Amino acid sequence: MFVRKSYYPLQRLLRNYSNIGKSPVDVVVDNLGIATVTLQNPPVNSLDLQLVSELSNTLISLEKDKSRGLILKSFSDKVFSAGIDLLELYKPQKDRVKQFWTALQDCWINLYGFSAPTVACINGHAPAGGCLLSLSCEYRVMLKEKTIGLNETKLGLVAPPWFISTMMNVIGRRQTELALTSGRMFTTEEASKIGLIDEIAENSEEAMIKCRAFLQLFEKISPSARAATKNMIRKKTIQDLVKNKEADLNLFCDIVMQEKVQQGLGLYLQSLKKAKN
Ligand code: CO8
Repeated sequence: MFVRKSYYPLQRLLRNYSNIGKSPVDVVVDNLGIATVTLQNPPVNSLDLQLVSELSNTLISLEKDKSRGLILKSFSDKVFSAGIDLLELYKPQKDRVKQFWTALQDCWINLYGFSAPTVACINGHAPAGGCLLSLSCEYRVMLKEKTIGLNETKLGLVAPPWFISTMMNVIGRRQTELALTSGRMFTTEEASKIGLIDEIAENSEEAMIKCRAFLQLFEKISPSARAATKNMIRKKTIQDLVKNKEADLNLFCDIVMQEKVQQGLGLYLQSLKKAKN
């Protein structure tokens, strides 16, 4: 299918228009202080500037309110998140793409460093940025027959060091190297075998029960002792990005603006359309 040059900005506009007035992040806090954060950016919860910024702000507010735990899930049982919105990366305005990447860096810092326990209810496919969000939580429950992984190399992209560390801290260096160099997407069962996810659920109701059960493990643990321990374990990974934010941003912009990368993204976006048709 021939794709007109002006098609993608228009596609973003139309999507934004159809979601007008609706936040891409919904938050419900129960009487125990457990927050269920639902990503709701149809059709596939792609991580655009608005979603990433709102998720980041939500995490800051929940942190301030001393949330006792957080469950991250999708509005749909089909896709947890399709990762970064490729329309943010394809033929971007330099200022916008910079703003986007900075917002993503901040969002990851806020989620990875969230002091209360975090659990991802992976109730749908979780490629790339969707996998990153899941891996940033402390525990993962995933629906059967879905897929998860950091597939950046398949798009001709290079996952930045903080994506890599986030995976490495869960499944180790060897499995991360194998997974990332091949851009492998794992089925739920495969992901479970290598420890990329912790539990499998038949459906989203069961997944939510398992997520809550994980959070209940901390009911009798001092929140401050728990938070300090988590901080000690995660601090270095976070600091590595905090110290290198500017360099990471510049490297990202350089890579994404390359003609070859832009061509690859264009072809990939077309292939998504073809697969659909
Ligand atoms: N960005 C933008 N649009 C997307 C994306 C995306 N990531 N994924 C899907 N879409 C669009 C499709 O083009 C389609 O658009 P339209 O309705 O206008 O035709 C719509 O969403 C629905 O998509 P599908 O029909 O494919 O939906 P399915 O439910 O059949 O499949 C999947 C869902 C499995 C999630 C499938 O859409 C998919 O595989 N998407 C691509 C996922 C992907 O590869 N994401 C990678 C993003 S890159 C990233 O997150 C990290 C980049 C790091 C950069 C570092 C640089 C230095």
